[in-house]
Amino acid sequence: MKINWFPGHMHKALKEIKEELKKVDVVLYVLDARIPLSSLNPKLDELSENKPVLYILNKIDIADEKRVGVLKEKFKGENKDYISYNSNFSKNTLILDKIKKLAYKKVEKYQAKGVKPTIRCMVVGVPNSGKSSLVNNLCKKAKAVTGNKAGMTKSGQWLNAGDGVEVFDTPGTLYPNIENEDVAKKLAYVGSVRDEVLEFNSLAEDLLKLLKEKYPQNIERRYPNCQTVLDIAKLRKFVLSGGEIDLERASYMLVDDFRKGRLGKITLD
Ligand SMILES: Nc1nc2c(ncn2[C@@H]2O[C@H](COP(=O)(O)OP(=O)(O)O)[C@@H](O)[C@H]2O)c(=O)[nH]1
Ligand SMILES: [Mg+2]
Repeated sequence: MKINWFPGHMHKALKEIKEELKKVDVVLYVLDARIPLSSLNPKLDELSENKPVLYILNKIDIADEKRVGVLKEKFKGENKDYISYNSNFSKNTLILDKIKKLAYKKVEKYQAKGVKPTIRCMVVGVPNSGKSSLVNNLCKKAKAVTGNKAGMTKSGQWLNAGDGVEVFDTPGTLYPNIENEDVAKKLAYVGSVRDEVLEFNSLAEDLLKLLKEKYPQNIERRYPNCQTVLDIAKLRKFVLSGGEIDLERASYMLVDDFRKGRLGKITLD
């Protein structure tokens, strides 16, 4: 599967994020818990320069928590912490506590002066990992901190998440790291790569093979006795007007089932 992409754009996006990160105390790095390792972009580490990072293992509601539990030790360390999260439902107090712990140096410095500090965060991550959802989750009834008078652009401002934490309202979109084909495919399965550049039939075939290997019961439950996408198309009786089997439709269905969590809770690393 060949994916077209444009390294020039990626450099520009990273440069912009680097600029924004200067104003930030803690980086909120949103990862898709269905592919936590693959949705990591190693280039960001170079940029964030020892800033504290909270990894948000997002979409935990449709991920395999056991597998995530095995992987998440990778996200713990000096200046690093993680949290399993559902941006549509989780309570943000858990995140706020972790943010304050990660920013303890600033908190202590200000407390010594008897002042409560403002801790500024920026949300980054690959497309579709849930950055906008997280910003909304953190700043439910948020007003732009600088006031949002009518006519003012809302974007590019600090939003109040409560408890002394502010979030920059323009999430930093990282380009997916698709130099490695295995990683690229996983990013495509979850919808982090633009669908227009994908070859869906071969993508679905590869996804089916991987799921049959890693989560055989999940596939068997929804598509009994299917070894190929053609089998799935036949099972669902997807036929074109000329009588030909509609492989395309079955391919889209399988990928969509995975994306929406209809195949169950799955994590592919
Ligand atoms: N199941 C589930 N879906 C989520 C979660 N967070 C975000 N989404 C969905 O993932 C899709 C992409 O989210 P969005 O916030 O736009 O991602 P962004 O491109 O990183 O800003 C949307 O359909 C969201 O509703 C989550 O924790 N669980
Ligand atoms: Mg967004």
